[in-house]
Amino acid sequence: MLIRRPPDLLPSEITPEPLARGRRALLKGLGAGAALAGLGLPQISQAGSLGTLRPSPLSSDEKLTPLKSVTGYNNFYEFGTDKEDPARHAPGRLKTQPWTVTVEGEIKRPRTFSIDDLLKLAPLEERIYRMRCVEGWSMVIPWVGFPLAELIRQVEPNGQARFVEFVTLADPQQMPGVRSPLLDWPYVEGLRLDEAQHPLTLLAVGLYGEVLPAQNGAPIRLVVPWKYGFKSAKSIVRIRFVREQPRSTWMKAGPSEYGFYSNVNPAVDHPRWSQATERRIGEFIKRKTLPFNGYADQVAGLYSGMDLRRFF
Ligand SMILES: Nc1nc2c(c(=O)[nH]1)N[C@H]1C(S)=C(S)[C@@H](COP(=O)(O)O)O[C@H]1N2
Ligand SMILES: [Mo]
Repeated sequence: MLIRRPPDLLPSEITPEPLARGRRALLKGLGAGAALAGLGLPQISQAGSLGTLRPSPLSSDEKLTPLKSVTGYNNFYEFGTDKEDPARHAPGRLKTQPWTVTVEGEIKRPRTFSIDDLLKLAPLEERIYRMRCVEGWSMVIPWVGFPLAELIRQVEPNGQARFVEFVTLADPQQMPGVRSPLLDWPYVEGLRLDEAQHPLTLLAVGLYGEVLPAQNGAPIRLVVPWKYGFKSAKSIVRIRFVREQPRSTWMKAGPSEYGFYSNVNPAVDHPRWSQATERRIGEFIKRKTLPFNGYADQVAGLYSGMDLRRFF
């Protein structure tokens, strides 16, 4: 992000819609496992335990970005800075089981969850979300996950909790990028508690009806569709409820370029490029970027009274 200009995809890199939407009847044990094995993608625990998917009224009805782009054009700096690096280096290297997520801080019930524990918190849903990277490209991705609010309810924040910090895996054995001081590892992101509790905010464990591929942040990642992509932290190992606003990795890397809020905002340019338009992967003509990435109806109220130029 910091060191790359907004990229352009060649038409030859775009593949036609590869998967029928019906394929998300999914994640039923061996079915998903076998399909993933065929793609050379890793699996989390027993793929079968993910259960049946519910569709969601919060889903977008826009055309899905092809699976090949969703899983082949990524930002996951722990595996390198090129868009192709995560798909090249994460599968097979990132060990996603066993995996635990430690939830701690200003809560009444601190606890370390296995992935299976997390999957018991709420039924999985499919959420088709528009996602927009700060670099100026966007995708429409059918995530599989459950609201972060369900986890928050379970651990019961106390009166002191105002922010939530997400800490992701930083293992130089598995992640070649972590061996260089490119970012201040581990990658950390944060949300205000009310943003974290918003019904759009997801903990995702899959996409396109199948277990999350390593390059997309297996086995569990955040998805916050009204914010720039970097807020959606991948491969989370720790969730901390805190009093003070966390300092995220990108804030540390470039405080004048990346603020804490990072709401998609066409009116606030990145210091080095405009944020007024975006390129939907697979399309040629740029689109206008919408305030809050098109989710203003649902989320603008979280920021009423705030100067979003100052709190960028
Ligand atoms: N741990 C970690 N999470 C991360 C990143 C990263 O480098 N490391 N990149 C972010 C950025 S900049 C974007 S745009 C999204 C990309 O998610 P995707 O590759 O699944 O589309 O992941 C975000 N989460
Ligand atoms: Mo991004």
